[in-house]
Amino acid sequence: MGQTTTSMLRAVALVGHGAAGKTTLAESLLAAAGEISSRGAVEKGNTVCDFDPQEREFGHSLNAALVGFSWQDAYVHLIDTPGFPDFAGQAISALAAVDTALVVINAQNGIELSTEKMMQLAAARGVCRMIVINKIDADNVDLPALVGEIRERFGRECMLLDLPVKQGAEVVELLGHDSGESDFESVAAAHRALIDQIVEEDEDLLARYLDEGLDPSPDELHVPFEKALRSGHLIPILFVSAKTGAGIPQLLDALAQLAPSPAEGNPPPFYRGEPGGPTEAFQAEPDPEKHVLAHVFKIVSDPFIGKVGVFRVHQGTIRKDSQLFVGDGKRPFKVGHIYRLQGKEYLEAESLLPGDLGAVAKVDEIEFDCVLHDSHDEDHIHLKPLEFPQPMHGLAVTAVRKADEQRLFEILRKLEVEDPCFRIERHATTNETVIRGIGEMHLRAKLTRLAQQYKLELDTAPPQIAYREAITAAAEGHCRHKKQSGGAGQFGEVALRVEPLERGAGFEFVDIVKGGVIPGVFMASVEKGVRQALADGVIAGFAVQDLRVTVHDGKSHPVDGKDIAFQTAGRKATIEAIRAAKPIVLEPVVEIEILAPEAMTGDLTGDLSSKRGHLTGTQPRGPGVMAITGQVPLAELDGYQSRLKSLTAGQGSYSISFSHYAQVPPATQQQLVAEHQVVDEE
Ligand SMILES: Nc1nc2c(ncn2[C@@H]2O[C@H](COP(=O)(O)OP(=O)(O)OP(=O)(O)O)[C@@H](O)[C@H]2O)c(=O)[nH]1
Ligand SMILES: [Mg+2]
Repeated sequence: MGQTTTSMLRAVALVGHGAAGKTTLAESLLAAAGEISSRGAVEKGNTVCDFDPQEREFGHSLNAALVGFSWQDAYVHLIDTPGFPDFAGQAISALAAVDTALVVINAQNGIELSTEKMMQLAAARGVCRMIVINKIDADNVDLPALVGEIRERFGRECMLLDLPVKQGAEVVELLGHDSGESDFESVAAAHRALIDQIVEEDEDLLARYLDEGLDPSPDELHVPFEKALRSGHLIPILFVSAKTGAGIPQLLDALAQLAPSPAEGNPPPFYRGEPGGPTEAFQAEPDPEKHVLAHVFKIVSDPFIGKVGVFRVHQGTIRKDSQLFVGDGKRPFKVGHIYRLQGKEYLEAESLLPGDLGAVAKVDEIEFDCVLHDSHDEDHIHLKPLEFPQPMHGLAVTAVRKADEQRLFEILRKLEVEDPCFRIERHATTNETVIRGIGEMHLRAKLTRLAQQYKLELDTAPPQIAYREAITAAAEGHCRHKKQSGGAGQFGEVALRVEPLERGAGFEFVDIVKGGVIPGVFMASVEKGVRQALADGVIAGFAVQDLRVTVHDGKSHPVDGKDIAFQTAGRKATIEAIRAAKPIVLEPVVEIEILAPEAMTGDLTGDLSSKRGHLTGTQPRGPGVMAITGQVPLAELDGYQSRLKSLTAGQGSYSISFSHYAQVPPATQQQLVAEHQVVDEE
């Protein structure tokens, strides 16, 4: 291959449900393109993309992996992404780097949850979609029925680009073939339908085609084909077997000839704007001569290489000696080495063009989702934020070895910067470190990695639930704080009233004292004392909320009136009032959405009721899939991931978001109060 240009580049992501065959397909493409001598297998743990020891052991991808190969005149950058919902963050961020998503469907299983999700997400970001039906060699596949299902679900724009022949041993491409046999549909009819759909994008071509009745040439079809792909007027369907190699040459040709170049895809959704100010769309041009604009879509913390930023170049050329700015940073960094990635290999490159994917190492300022550029003209440019699922699944962690306590946070932080769906929280009040992720599997993968890569062993426990306290009646509280010891004394007296407010109202402080019996400066002290009492909690050690505290009387002293005396009086008066105001303990309740096979709806709703949950709806979501929504106390969801897995044979998934606080059952309240008394006495 001679000099590479941007028009020769393709950036493509393999997305879709777990075990659809994406990693195997990447392997087949690399082998057919001559990049590797033979195809590895996921079962043998020797594929280029699943190079991480944990992936090899688990038999599934956990991270997005980058590879590249040449085919005909094109150079294809391919990202293999994990299909499991727990690792969706890696698949979602890959969408920011590519012009085409190959949505891989397992012919044996049909449309699955992640298929749906990735079809939607790719469309929402303007990424051109092609559907690849894999495993056409397998037993018990019904391809005509699957095509019907795909059209019903994703629209009639899903059109055949090729068809299997000889019982799936080979595949016939349909743009260039208009006759012959196929396994289940007429080649002539499928060819005609495809051409009809493409020429609709070009009025002149359509008129000529109707007049003359002759097929347009491949050259004439190219521009309208790209247009149809960009708008979603055409979503091509291709058939392959990553195992036997059937359909692989046709898929390679489609990538080289039909997948959009950086100039042919939808422009990336950049915008310009300072934080908090107005924003305007910014059009990056895939022109190698312009200023540099690149977007970091992946961070890797490599124990040997350090922090690696993986980016897509959208404009300009990055060279090994370039100076680049990170985001709005004032000082540039010198790039030094730039790399292309081939699985775990870092291949040094001289320059990277618009449409290229590459990496830089050891630049601390680089963060996930940042923009790299080489001129202050491109300050304040960002890519439209990606939408990630909220990490709600939590585990409280502590280092097994005392000596590791110091480095625990530092290492967790490394994992946090590389995964947009992984968070660390530190709770000062409970002295707890909590890690949060999408699901149990996600967190387990992190714990294994900490143990294997960083030799850091952690003990885990369910995190404490963020309970609160509230009151259910109005009551009075009074305190005269008086201290006389040697020199200056302390004096402050406060009388106040507490009243419940509606749920979610928070806290109101009202001062109605008359005649300045508590001087203004000391009223601030009283408020401080009240807030202190509320933050510490009264009956069970949880913050008190949803109440009004009205200070209506008190007394000061010309000499002994002191800030500390009024703080103490305010705090003690509040505690007395709350104890008398029929206090209760509140717990967080979450909205839950469970996606599961329809047949399991009854079992799951029953299970939810047994967890003090209440159902708000059941709605079909795609063929055979039911979405069950409801509200349930967060405390009841401990271990729910495993439970759902066993109830649905691994087919269900769920997501939660905070809804409101509600009173705990009396037995729980008694228990929490008793536990608090034990702590108090210790
Ligand atoms: N019969 C058959 N099996 C296949 C084919 N492609 C992949 N497989 C098998 O399907 C299983 C899953 O393949 P992977 O390549 O790991 O699937 P994946 O989509 O990468 O899965 P995740 O990484 O979990 O998202 C493996 O056992 C493969 O050997 C195929 O074309 N035919
Ligand atoms: Mg995989």
